[in-house]
Amino acid sequence: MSSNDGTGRLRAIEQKFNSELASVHDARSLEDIRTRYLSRKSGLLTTQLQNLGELPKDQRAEFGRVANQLKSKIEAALDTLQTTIFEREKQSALERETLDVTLPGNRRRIGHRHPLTIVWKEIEDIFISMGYTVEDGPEIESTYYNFDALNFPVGHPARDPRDTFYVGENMILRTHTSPVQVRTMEKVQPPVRIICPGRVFRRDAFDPTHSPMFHQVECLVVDEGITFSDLKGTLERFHKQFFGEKTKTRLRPSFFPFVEPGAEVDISCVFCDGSGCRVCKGTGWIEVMGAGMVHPNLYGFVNYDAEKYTGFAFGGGIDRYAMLKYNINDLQLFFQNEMRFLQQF
Ligand code: 2NM
Repeated sequence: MSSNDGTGRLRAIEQKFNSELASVHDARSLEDIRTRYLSRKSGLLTTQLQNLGELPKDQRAEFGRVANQLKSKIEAALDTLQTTIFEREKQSALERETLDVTLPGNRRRIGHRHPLTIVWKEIEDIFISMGYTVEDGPEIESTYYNFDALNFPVGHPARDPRDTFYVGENMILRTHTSPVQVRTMEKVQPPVRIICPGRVFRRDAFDPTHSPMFHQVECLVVDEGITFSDLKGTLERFHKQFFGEKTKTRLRPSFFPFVEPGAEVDISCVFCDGSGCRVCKGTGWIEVMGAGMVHPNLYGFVNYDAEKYTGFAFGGGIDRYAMLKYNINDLQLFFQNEMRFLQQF
């Protein structure tokens, strides 16, 4: 074997290395080629050096020198390429993982008021702006405050356990918020200007317009010289404020034990402006409340001077006002907590 044969093999390895190196573009194949040429046991170049002893003695020094030169060249080439690949991969990772911190964030959904609460507060605000105060009282009431002191005669059908929830012999779930007004009149002499919003309970089956629990707001004004005109003007102002200035209010004679005279209160239909539609059954009017002048009998129960004072009162359903305001045809939607319904408010 001539010296040319030995170094010739090395040149061949160098050429092969250079051509293979040209197609190395990532850290993994870089490690592969490093192993292929330089691994201690089986590297193409390493084995050449290990087999040095097979060469004629006079060629060994020269071969060893050239082989070690080649080893240094290969190592240098691999190190250079390693740096290049590392920098390139770092760069592409930076680009891939870049965050645009100026992008808008994901907006979190926050809670909001229930439609009944919205309407409840709106009604309160209207009356507060007219000088009223808001009163509340117990939901579990005595039959005295719920019926007797409100001039409901013994044997009145509203007292029947089939209509009213009894929780004791003379204790019930209040069927209206009027007992709060009796309690207020017991405490303070006129002038009285209050509204009483709250939950009330009646033995009704669920249907689109009934529920055993619903919400009422009642109003009471007692002072010297209060007349039916004050009642009418107050109802008109409230409805214009709540439904819009074009809303009309009318009263029809009716009967409630705690008022005399009593009236049913209609508003011009909020859906057709009074021209007649399905909701108002072609009449142009929608019933929303009961009202009247406080029955003088009540003043006896609360120790007011019936010769000196007169007053008016009215009451209506908060749920019903909310249904009219938001065009909702099923009362039960308010109580089912269906998110797709609630999210609309
Ligand atoms: C109504 C209809 C008519 C009313 C009367 C009173 C009280 F206690 F002050 F006399 N509060 N609410 C009243 C009057 C309620 O609701 C249908």
